[in-house]
Amino acid sequence: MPAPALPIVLAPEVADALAAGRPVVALESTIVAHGLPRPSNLEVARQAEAAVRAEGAVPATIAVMDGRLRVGLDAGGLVRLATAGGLAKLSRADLGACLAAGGSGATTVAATMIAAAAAGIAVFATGGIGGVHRGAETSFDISADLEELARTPVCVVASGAKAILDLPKTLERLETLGVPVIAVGQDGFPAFWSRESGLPAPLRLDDPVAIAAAFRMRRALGIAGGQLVANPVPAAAALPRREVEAAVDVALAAAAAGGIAGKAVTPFLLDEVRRVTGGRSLAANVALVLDNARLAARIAAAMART
Ligand code: PSU
Ligand code: MN
Repeated sequence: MPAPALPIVLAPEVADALAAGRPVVALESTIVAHGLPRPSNLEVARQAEAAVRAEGAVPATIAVMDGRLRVGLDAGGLVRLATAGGLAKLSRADLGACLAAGGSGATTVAATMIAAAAAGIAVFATGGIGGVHRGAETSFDISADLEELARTPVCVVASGAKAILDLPKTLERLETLGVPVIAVGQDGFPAFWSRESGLPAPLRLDDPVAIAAAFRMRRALGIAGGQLVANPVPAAAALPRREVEAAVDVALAAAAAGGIAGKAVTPFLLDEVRRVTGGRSLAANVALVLDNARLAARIAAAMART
């Protein structure tokens, strides 16, 4: 049976920019549909696109809509993403079945990387990647985002991995998978809502041009996969690590008591942390997403110039 043509649809602006070699930044949709509460989610989706534009690049928010892999959404698409309840959360495992059935869903970091690579987009901004969950030694809960970084050639700009995770194990796993983890502007690996995790980052590059060059050299070597660019949350919105740890402990206890498992774990924990911090984790999350969008645009511009 021959493979069907991929039902991928690039927004005209995205297709034009790619054809002309102008910078494009992919943005994910799970953070909009599942990671942030309403109405902040729609605001953040719009602001992230505006932040990319302000740096001279074209944003391409990625999602599956009615059996089509959409790369670049119009205003109505963003509203649907942010307000349609019950959208699926699609990772590598789910994309094929959802598209074949004509379904709709938001794409995780892993699925967004797959779509970006298929469209020819090399740079992608998000909040924080998924990783090794705490207790993974018994639950085996490790995000598919990590394997994707080892396979798919996209430069992912994030504020590290979400601090609800086991960050030392996440870094170990990334090392095993051969994924470059590059801190920006500091030596330490950032911890999503906090600037420091207490762990050193394996690599540090402060200049978008150097980050773009490292990515291209990896490709020249024929090494599969992307790289994780770890950009710390802006200082003004950062939360102290001790406060985050206390909130994560409360959230983990609630998840265990509620028997939360599988895809529901990450959205549940993010929401609990928001509640426990009185919304301050949300402000930090918004600030870091927008800053990552700006940095991604600068990296995309550096790639477009070389
Ligand atoms: N970044 C955020 N909020 C989020 C996510 C990232 O600031 O909600 C999403 C991403 O889509 C990531 C997913 O891929 O959480 C990880 O989910 P899981 O742990 O189930 O793999
Ligand atoms: Mn999981």
